[in-house]
Amino acid sequence: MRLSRYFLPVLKETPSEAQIVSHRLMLRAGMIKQSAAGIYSWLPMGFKVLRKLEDIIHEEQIRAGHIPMLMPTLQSADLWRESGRYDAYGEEMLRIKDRHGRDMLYTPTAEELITDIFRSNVSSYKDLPLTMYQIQWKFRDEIRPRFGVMRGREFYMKDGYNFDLTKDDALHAYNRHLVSYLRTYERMGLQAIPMRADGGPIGGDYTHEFLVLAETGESEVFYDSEVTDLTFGDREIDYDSVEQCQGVLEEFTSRYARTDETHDEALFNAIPEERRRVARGIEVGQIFYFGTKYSDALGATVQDADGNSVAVHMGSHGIGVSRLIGAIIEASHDDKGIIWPEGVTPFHCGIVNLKQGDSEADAACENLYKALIKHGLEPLYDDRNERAGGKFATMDLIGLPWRITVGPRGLKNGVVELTCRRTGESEELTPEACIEKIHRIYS
Ligand code: 5CA
Repeated sequence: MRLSRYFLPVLKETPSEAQIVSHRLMLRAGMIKQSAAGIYSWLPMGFKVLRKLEDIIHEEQIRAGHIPMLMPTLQSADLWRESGRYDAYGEEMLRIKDRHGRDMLYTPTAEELITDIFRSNVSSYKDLPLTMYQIQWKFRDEIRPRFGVMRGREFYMKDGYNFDLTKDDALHAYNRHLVSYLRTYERMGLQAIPMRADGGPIGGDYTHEFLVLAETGESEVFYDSEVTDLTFGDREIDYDSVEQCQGVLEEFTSRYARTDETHDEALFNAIPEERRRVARGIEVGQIFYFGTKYSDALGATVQDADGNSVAVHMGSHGIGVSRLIGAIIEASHDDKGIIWPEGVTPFHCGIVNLKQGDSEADAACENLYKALIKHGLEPLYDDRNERAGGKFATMDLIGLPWRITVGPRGLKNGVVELTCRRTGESEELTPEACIEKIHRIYS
């Protein structure tokens, strides 16, 4: 993409309404624009990052054997009356009437709808296990939408639902989700710690939230410092293996890590003092096992091997996709701007032409730009007629992990400069070596 042809409305001023750094930077970097309280338009660069997160989530869910689908944002109230949640959900649910006076709602979550799809189509244990998921907009009429995409009213969520014959099978699905979420967050450059949580309006005895530690996080968290030493890494896992998935759950959840909702002072104090941590965190996901709560209410049953009709065991599993962008920025920025982890960056690298209009510099940039595209990479070429200082400031603000600087002086010696956004370190390389290096980083 050539910056002169792109839509990147960066702001020079710091927007006064933004209280936390991720919100400020998303506005300043031209990623989002508020359209109403807690509701945002996703401008091209914000949208690009959203798509990258979606891609990672789809890859990891499909790897775990979960099936993508899509349900509507608007639902009829009937199913929610059947489950009892139409009244129970309260003011957070946005209720709408259609032209016939029928009660509709903008979905805050989709347990009812997916259970209805299930009960209409599945009647035998032979069709289990089954896990389907979607990535879809949700609406919750939060009393205090704030911090930009972090606590929106309209927000993007991955929500998955498992249907199993037995509790053990459903707990295996729970563990599969835990593993796939650990992988997902790590690929986004985040450490998200599973913490024992509370079921809230979704319900459920088994539930973990995934928290990214950040001073601006809304949740108070208590944990054993050993949990931050754990990484999933690139280990291969057989998602069909009950033992392997259970092993990962035990490894990642056996140490104390809880949100304030489930915090137990006595258990916490049993941890050696030097390992006790009290901090703040951003909740970027939650997994639930809630047994037959919805299948009982909605009559989602199957015939088991003996011909008995039994309610299916279910769970639901969410990732806050739009919130994650805020969380990533909270975890990865400096005073100049965003620093994108390579796994989610909107463009792989930036090209800064120090002397736009200089035929040699222009030609070198064009060559680099085309060669990078040929290698399957997406560069953002700043080809505007701007001062070098302004171009650097924009690149630093939007946070691409690598910047190639091209100017007449370097070109005389046959080199361009490659700069790492995170460390600020630069090296001079021939254009060919530079392309080679960036290609290697992303493959
Ligand atoms: N049905 C379940 C799982 S699919 C569910 O709705 N879970 S949830 O309520 O925990 O939401 C899933 C994730 O969505 C949360 O972990 C959080 O990261 C994100 N989320 C929830 N509310 C908001 C909000 N107002 N703004 C942005 N993200 C949100």
